[in-house]
Amino acid sequence: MVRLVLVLGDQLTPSVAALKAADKARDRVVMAEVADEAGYVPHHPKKIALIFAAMRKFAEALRADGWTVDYTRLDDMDNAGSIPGELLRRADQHGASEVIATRPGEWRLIEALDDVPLDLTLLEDDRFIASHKTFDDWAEGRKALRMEYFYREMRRKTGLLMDGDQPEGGQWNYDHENRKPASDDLFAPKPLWFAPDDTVQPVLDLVSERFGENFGTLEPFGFATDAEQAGKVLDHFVKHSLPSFGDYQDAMLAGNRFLYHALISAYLNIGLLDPLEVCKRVEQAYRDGHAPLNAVEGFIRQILGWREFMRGIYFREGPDYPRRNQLNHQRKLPPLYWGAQTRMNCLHLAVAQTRDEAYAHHIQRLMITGNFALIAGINPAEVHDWYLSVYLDAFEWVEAPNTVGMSQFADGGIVGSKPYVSSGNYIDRMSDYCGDCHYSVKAKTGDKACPFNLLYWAFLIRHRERFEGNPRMAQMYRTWERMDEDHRATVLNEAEAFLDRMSRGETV
Ligand code: FAD
Ligand code: DLZ
Ligand code: SF4
Repeated sequence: MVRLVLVLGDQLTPSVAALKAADKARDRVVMAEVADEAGYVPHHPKKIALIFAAMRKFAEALRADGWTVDYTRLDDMDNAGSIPGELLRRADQHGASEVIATRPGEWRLIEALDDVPLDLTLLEDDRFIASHKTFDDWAEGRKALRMEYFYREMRRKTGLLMDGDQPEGGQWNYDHENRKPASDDLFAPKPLWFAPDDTVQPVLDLVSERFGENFGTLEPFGFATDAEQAGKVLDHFVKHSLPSFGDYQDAMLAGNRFLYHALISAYLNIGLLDPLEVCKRVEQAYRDGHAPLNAVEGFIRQILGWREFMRGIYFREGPDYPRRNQLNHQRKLPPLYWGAQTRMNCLHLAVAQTRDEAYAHHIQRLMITGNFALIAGINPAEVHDWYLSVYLDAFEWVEAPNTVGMSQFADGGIVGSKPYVSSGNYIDRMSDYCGDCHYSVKAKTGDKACPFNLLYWAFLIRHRERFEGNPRMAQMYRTWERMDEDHRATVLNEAEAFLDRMSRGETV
């Protein structure tokens, strides 16, 4: 009897588990653009357009390869509106009762599929370098899970950047050579851009009509929407940006939104690029003498280390992970995150870039929008919903550990050993944002005091009991103790007053 083979919008890989297990001659592939997936958070219009366009192209490629594909467009009259609904409709249409699916990357959808009254086979998504078993075997019995040790294990397992049983160059990590600030005369290559074709343009029209009110600018739209184009983005990165990737990985410039970043996370996450192949390609650039070790090691660590580690944590921790709130932060996410006016230039620039590009690089996410939300005590569930909505690459298995864990410390220290918080000083050192700001990064108190300077200390004092004993944070508390008592009281009062103004809806 015919079986249905479910392919989701982030499973666009010809060798994805469900397709590997299916029979081209007798089974029917089911793909569907549905309101539920497009609406569980208010996704950035560029993200919806990327997924629908890439889904349509993938379905065509499958048909050309001999598969029978039942594809439902969002505006089809009989669209059931959800993935389970579409499976039931197609099962009814074809008299099918069996479904083969690759495990979705989000607990919400895994649970929804479990409830579908069909005979469902859920296969592990093996488009990752570490299987669940590899991660769990490594994690088992450890007191704390630290990415650096997992990463070393993965280097040994894959042989990437290894010299026998030793790390290439003698060290596992070359970050001490990275993290240089950038100056605004820095030349950085322009991202590769693809003009909308006959598949992309109708999708843009549909998304504009149906999701035009969502936060985010739809056009211009120049993303890759198939594996061939995504491969060209990778080639472009390796050729032009990789050699400087390490040096300027953490830098931020108002006039350059992409610097030397790869811009490939969304393509990896929806299946247009394969993580191991990307790492091998980048390693080859080092072996060929095209890129230095600090850049190549730093880049491979992001994919082989962080990306795989985050996935391991998400599935190991279970469905409640995204709603954790260990620091009990309850303040509402202020409207400035959705584009309302703010006098803080760093936040203004990071949010405007997010609105225009559906992209911000790691340090903008971690040390501008994430840092502010954390030191302002914003409810991490609201922060999580924001990150899941606004970025092109946002899928819960990777977004939640980054936001709830790394950025908001709401998991109590599973992803990171200390919270990523900083005063304005760090932002000033790594960016050119502060020069054009209403506030003064040098001012510690007073009307012009940089809010990061106030909130940083207020955060540390609010959570003193939890963090004071952390050896990596002891120095911060010693610095606080050395400050004059009146000054300390002023800092805390002004921080409180700032947060009150923000919560009352005043422009801050
Ligand atoms: P590059 O800087 O060029 O890095 C290369 C690749 O490494 C990326 O494409 C990505 O696949 C991988 N990578 C780098 N850092 C991480 C990381 N911390 N976790 C996982 N993979 C990583 N990444 C997502 O893919 N989806 C998300 O929803 C997401 N949400 C984030 C939320 C917060 C609060 C933070 C701090 C980070 C988040 N990240 C997320 C990680 C990181 O910011 C993005 O992967 C990166 O900015 C993507 O841009 P790029 O392709 O130019 O990356
Ligand atoms: C993100 C997304 C969107 C916007 N739309 C669809 C869709 O219409 N159909 C679909 O199959 N998948 C979509 N996706 C991706 C899913 O939300 C994703 O598969 C789950 O969140 C699991 O990662
Ligand atoms: Fe941001 Fe403070 Fe710098 Fe202004 S002065 S850009 S608020 S860090």
